[in-house]
Amino acid sequence: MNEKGLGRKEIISILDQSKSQDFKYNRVLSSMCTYPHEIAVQAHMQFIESNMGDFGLFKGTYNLEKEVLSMLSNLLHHPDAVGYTTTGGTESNIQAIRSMRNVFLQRSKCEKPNLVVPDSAHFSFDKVSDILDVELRKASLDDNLRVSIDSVLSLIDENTIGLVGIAGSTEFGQVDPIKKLSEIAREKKIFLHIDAAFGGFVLPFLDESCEFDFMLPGVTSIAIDPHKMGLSTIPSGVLLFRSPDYLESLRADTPYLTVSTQYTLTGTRSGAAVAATYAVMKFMGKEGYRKTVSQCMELTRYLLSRLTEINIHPLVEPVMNVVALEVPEPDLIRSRLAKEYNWQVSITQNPHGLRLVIMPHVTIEMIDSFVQDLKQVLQT
Ligand code: 0PR
Repeated sequence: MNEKGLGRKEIISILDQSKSQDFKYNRVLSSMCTYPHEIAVQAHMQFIESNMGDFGLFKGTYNLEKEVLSMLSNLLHHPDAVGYTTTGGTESNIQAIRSMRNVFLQRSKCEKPNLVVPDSAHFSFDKVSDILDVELRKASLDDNLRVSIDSVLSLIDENTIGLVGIAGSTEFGQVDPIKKLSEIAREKKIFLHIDAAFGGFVLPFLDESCEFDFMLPGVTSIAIDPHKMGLSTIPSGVLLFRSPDYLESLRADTPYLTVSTQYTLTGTRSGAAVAATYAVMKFMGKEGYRKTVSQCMELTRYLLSRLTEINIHPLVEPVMNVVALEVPEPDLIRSRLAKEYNWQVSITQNPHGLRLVIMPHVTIEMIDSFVQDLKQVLQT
């Protein structure tokens, strides 16, 4: 750090320069985030100093958090759910499994607890395994890239603390057979966490209904991220538990704060993102999200029809606005699209393909221009 501070003008000029090096979302087809809604940005700025780590000082923000949790509990069919706003899917997944492990260990002795997750689980579960010292058992996928129930059953033993189902997998946007997972969880008396970090703000708003939430009695916790399809600001995730016992297992005493206990992973946490999430959810209503999701799905179908013209097909029929394409040498195509046309796309591992996420910032013009550029890359 310099001894003397820089002038405002100089700093703004540096910031502008840095900002110009960032990608604008109009060339990004790889992200699960998008521009936050302007009302979310406004609320975020208004609550910029708010710290939910000491919410006795920020009672107004705390009430907004309660309202966010209530709106999402209702959306996910369990008005009595309890939880808190996290920094995103990773924190929600860590805390969900930590609670699962704590409650399991209160009930039974176990040397090496294990967790059964789909092979398509987000890499945050590898972090979960490392941090919590829980063995990760990865169940294989079926032809539709959803977890195979036979594989899940074959991995469960007396040290299994629970199962994970994904409602909108990162790579393929597929939804695991959560009703079946729920039945297994009930029968085996183990926990079932649903990772709906991406799909939570998509599935309830699709034309076709999909059972993935607390409606299924075996589901014990859900991760859902407002900073993805919820159009809120970063960092906003939400973790919800079916019953207070799970949240209670995460309790830490905080003797010198304005509140005497904390259930969260981080101490200091953003009240700005809470206010942003509240504002955008209230502003959009179900109708607003239904419209956004419907536009994304319409563009997804349009993209697929344009790709059929150049003989490119999806690896699996998309359920939501995540598309994995069968192309020769996906890594090469990805890097050529970036180098020659400035497009940011990503890839899927297994099966190997090109991955696109049709977020709300994607337009029909972007798709037309992308398909044209992909055609060029494939031809030369
Ligand atoms: N669960 C699922 C199903 C996810 O897709 C993700 C993130 C997470 C958990 C973890 O969420 P946080 O990143 O909020 O902790 N999925 C995207 C991914 O890792 C996130 C992302 C977003 C990546 C924007 C790139 C990007 O530009 O691919």
